Amino acid sequence: MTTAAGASQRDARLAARPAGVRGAGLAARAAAVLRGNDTGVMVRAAPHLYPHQWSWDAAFVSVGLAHLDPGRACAELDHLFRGQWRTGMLPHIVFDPDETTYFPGPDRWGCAEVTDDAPVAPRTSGICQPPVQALAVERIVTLAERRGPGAAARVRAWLPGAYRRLLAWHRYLVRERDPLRTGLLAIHHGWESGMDNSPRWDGPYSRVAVRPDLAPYRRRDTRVVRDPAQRPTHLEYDRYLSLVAELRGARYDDARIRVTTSFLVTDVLASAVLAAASDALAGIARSLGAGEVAELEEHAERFRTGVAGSVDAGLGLALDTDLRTGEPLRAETAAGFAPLLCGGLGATAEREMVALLRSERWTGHPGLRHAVLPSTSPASPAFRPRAYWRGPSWPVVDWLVVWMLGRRGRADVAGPLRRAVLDELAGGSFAEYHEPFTGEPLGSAAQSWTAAAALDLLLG
Ligand code: 2M8
Repeated sequence: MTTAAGASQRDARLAARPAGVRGAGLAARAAAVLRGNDTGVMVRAAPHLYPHQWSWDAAFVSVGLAHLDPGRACAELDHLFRGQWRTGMLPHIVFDPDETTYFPGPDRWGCAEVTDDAPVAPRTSGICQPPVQALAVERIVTLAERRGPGAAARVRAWLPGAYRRLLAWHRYLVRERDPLRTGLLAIHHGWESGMDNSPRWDGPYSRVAVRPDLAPYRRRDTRVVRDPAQRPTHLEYDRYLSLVAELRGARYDDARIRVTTSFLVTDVLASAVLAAASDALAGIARSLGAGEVAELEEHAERFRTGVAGSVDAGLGLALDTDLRTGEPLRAETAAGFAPLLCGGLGATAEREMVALLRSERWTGHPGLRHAVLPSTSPASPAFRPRAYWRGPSWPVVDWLVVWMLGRRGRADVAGPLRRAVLDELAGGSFAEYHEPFTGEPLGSAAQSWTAAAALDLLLG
């Protein structure tokens, strides 16, 4: 656990980093958010709205932690790995047993009750999220090496165990979520995309029937975020919970779910993350002398190709597909820039996508407070500036784009976006998301992944 003395030493170190005077203050406040959300064994995704450990949040958070204490970053991922299923799946939530204020909690998922694949403890949800973890580990190694030989040695000693976990996780995704080797991952619930109520999923969700036998429930999220317009609607929640009941009814068996579920779509963003994460994992395998380098490189190539092949010529964005109808899902969302995360477009196509990113439909929209990427294009009829994943800008998404562009040597595109996100974050509330025209912070305050984004963007 973080001691007060250790914390203030770290704050002094942060203040000494070359982030500028304003940046040093922001970094110290971001560090305080991560410390404040730390239960001692894991960092809550947010103090009130999300009081458990979420899978992709944990990966982002671990990068933020690596700027403060690489050992704590590794411990954060170890906590997530404790929830790993026998299939290799990293579940989207690892529940804190002492916390009862989030819905749906572990009883509603009932995973270990219906399948031996789920751990009995810790209790988890029965779905997953985009596989950012290997990318986080790659970054933790870099940050530890930068810190000095002691930190680097500790992370290197931890790395082989983490690698086996990540390999099982990637193999699960490749085996169960793309059995036909299309290079695109399928998801079974909008929550698996991490962009819960994005317009990406409006069509598929409209075909999810609310179960007549849906057990009654009381939402908790709307008690924390008092403006209901910022959160998904009750009908959306009825559908989310109907899908949970469906998945539970299928005993979380992927083969069965592929046949029976009423929501089955490809996810271009998760697929792009898997491509980039496979590159990262192949690099880790190489550094460890592990035998799976060629397999991981093949995964990276397969998913890079799948994502690049999803670009719609008319919209200029990569599109998901509804696997129940075979139709592409023609939503203009930030996920459409997925190829910029993993590469795979030819030079001309990439130039066109960057031009679209900078255009008035996106970061160049004249109404934007900051030139960041809103979750949905402000020029799209589906755009809602305050409604969760339907329009607000999410610092964590912009950070992911900046980070991945940087990994691919596209500092020219990443640089201006990085500066715009830091301007958006300057208020220091570390909000979950922002109204993109006014910059107003919305959703949860002190959201862990936003604090991690600030740290990495400032100190990167
Ligand atoms: C949001 O999702 C959860 C359900 O998983 C919720 O709304 O209750 C999403 O933003 C998701 O991407 C994120 O991982 C999670 C925790 O920050 O919150």
